[in-house]
Amino acid sequence: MTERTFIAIKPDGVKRNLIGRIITRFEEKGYKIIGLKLLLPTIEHAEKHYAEHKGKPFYPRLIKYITSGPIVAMVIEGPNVIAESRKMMGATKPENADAGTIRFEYAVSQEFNIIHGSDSPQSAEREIAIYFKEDEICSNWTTMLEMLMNEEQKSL
Ligand code: D4T
Repeated sequence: MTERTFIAIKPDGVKRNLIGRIITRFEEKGYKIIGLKLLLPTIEHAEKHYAEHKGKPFYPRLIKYITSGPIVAMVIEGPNVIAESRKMMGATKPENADAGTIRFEYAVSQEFNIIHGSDSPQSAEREIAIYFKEDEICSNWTTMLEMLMNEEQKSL
């Protein structure tokens, strides 16, 4: 099923010049990037994004970290992209992340873990709305992969 997810390259990913490498993984997989921007999250963005963690011991540092520098916010579309992109990211704690995942390759701690991705359709919808206005999302175009898949389906 075609879904949309919210992906963010967190401040540590941006500061370490990993933007291109991370975006490349999603492009190479064949997903469609339909929203993309660099922004400095405000406290309001951060508090809305991490509302479920309010009151937890790590919450104040989490808010400080996510507002400490620019993030790259993306809306990515594709079949099962919510679960698949979580697999591409790897476990929250890099030491539990499978080899080959983004966090295994680049993250150094649970706190500085490079990337965020929505964990459910409800979170995706909620998080996309925090960072994007509807007219900032461009989905009305066709990727090469979609073209090839359409051709393939026609020829079967
Ligand atoms: P995000 O939401 O940032 O993509 O991460 P996850 O979905 O993989 O993990 P999460 O919601 O459980 O945690 C959100 C964020 O808080 C940081 N964190 C988490 C932390 O610093 N200490 C902790 O003990 C936990 C549980 C890391 C990610």
